[in-house]
Amino acid sequence: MSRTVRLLVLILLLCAPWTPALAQSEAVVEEMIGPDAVRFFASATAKERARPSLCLVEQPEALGSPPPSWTLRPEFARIQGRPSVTLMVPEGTDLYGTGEVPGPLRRNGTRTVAWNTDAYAWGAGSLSLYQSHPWVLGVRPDGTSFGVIADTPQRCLIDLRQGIRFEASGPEFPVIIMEGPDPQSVVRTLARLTGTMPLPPRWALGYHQCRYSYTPDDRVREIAREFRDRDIPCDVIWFDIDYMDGFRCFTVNTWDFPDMRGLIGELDDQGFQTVAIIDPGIKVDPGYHVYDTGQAIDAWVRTAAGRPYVGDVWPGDCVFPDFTRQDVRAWWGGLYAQFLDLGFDGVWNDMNEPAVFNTDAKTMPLDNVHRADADLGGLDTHARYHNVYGMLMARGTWEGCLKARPRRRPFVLTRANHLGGQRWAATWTGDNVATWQHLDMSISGVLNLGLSGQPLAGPDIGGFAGAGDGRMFARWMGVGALLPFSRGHTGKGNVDKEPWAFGPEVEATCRLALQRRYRLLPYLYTLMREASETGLPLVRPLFFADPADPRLRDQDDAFLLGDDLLVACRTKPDGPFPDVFPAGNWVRIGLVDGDLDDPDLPALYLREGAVLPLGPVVEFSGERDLTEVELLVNPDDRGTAEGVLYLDEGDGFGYRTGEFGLLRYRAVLGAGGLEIEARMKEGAWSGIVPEVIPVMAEESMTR
Ligand code: NBV
Repeated sequence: MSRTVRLLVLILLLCAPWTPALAQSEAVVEEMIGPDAVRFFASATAKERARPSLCLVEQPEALGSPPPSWTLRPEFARIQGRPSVTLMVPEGTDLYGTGEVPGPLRRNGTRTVAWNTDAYAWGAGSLSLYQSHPWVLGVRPDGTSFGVIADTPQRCLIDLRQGIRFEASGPEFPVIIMEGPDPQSVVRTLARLTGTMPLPPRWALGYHQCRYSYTPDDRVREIAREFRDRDIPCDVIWFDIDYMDGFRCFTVNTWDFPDMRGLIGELDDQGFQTVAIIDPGIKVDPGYHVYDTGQAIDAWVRTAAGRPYVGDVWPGDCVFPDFTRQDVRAWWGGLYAQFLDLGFDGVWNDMNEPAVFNTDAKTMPLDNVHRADADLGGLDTHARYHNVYGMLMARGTWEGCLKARPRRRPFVLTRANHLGGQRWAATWTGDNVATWQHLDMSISGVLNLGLSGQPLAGPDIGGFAGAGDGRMFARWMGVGALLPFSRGHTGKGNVDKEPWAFGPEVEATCRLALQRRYRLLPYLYTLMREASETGLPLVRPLFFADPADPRLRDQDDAFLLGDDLLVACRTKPDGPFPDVFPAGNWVRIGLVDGDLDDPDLPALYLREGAVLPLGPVVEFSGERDLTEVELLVNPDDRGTAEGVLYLDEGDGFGYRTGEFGLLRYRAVLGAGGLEIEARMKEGAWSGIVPEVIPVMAEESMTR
């Protein structure tokens, strides 16, 4: 062939249209999977090869092509052999979510690596914390919103420096994009796809006290007594790993706790619930019932060579249950029957990234093998299942608790989790540090978790690592008492961090902070019920009040509790209160005597047109029935206001068959004063309907 002919052939080849077969296999596949959600695959082949989703409630059905009006389309590519997906976003779009992350609420310009990591003393620059949520929420300048899930459990970079880019290890993955008129709608769509948290027992919304660890039994008694003697409300006392016998899960160290059942009974008599820690690492110890029974069903994650993987954790050599198998989760769940019979009320799953001490990566080797059930994708390496290990452990725990006590709602707290994991556990933000910056990050962290599907979250109040000081502690308690999961905790050898540990002044602030929380319990519980129904978090960013208001988009120091309460926090020692408010007349309110005068407590504002239901200050949530509810009213310019109150037994499942009440209050300010109309909107509640005491949010408290 002459040079000219060769050139001609080349030009012809380059200009030739793609063969139809090639075009078909390369075209992106787009399918509606719900009214406002579209799933995209890189190609028909990618769709064919796709593994089951591990974050969705069910594998979605394709419901046809997106409508012609659908604009959001990802671009698929490969970067250094790794699949990557990019979504360009309009100028002025603000990005949120990405799960459990340090740093600011607004995520534009950040990078996060979704990879569950034991991140002791993490900092603002940590790329990975304990949980993975490959999910981004976008809010456009006009307040309309969208969300994107990278539907892969593999290690995944979420790069928000220019638009949205996901880059994951492993095979090609689909993305799910959802659209909504506002961020709330998108968060609700996320919940429809990835699930909501079932209603926890009401006590879970009380204050929790923990430390690593309260030992021996008399120290636990002392802590309980101090709370009651000092009139500081508290619902739950936690048992960290030292209650175990040689760190063997599901055992009790009888030296320090000779009568655990009796101790729990005593605490119960004083109105305390108890939660005990359980880790995934099971001591290799023939004769120890958990090891033996696990061994009998060959429960452990295997090495690439096919032997049980042994890693070093607290008890020394440990094997790790392979929670990707239903039979293993059932065995694991079954262990709780005897354990909970001691009287524990809830379970705390820790170290389930899983954390392993004697490896460089601080977790198990990626080529370890999980013999997963077919519905999760079948046998595969730890690289696929790492990010869901903690979630599946929590699932086994949750199911085990339910089976052990079918009439009680499980309460599980987990450190590691994945998108969708709120179906089985609440969470906390791990081993934080006693610094002002960490106090600040508690708020944005909980907000972004809420925007990623997890409604029940909070920090270690006071900081796990480091001492901090009284002032910081008081401020942290002020904030932490208003976050959904409210627990004080601290590390081994660290200074005491109970509400009274920093002297009388700090104690007084802590008391007010927690009394406020207990006044708010009816409201918090109503919000928790809403979260369990809709996926809307308890703690919401200010921009939920007006998604089109650009001033509200990066407010980290203030948040909304539900729609009606604005919480403005001072997270710097001498800094001012944040001063950006959504439009409308937000009225400053006090909830207990003295809280308005305490500069260490966040300032609270009630929305115009809102009715806020308040309960009495009690020592613990179950102390007495709610026979009266105070309704704090901030009428709008027409003199009207509205609010809701959810009522049920506080535990059990009666609410699923109608044994609940959703009351709607309508307040009208007329010539004769404040009038309240209460109407049962939903449910067939046969319990007490509280009397109402209407109170005008004081004029004098207006900003
Ligand atoms: O179980 C001990 C701790 C626990 O207190 C903490 O909350 C977890 O995040 N746990 C980690 C293991 C050791 C931490 C140094």
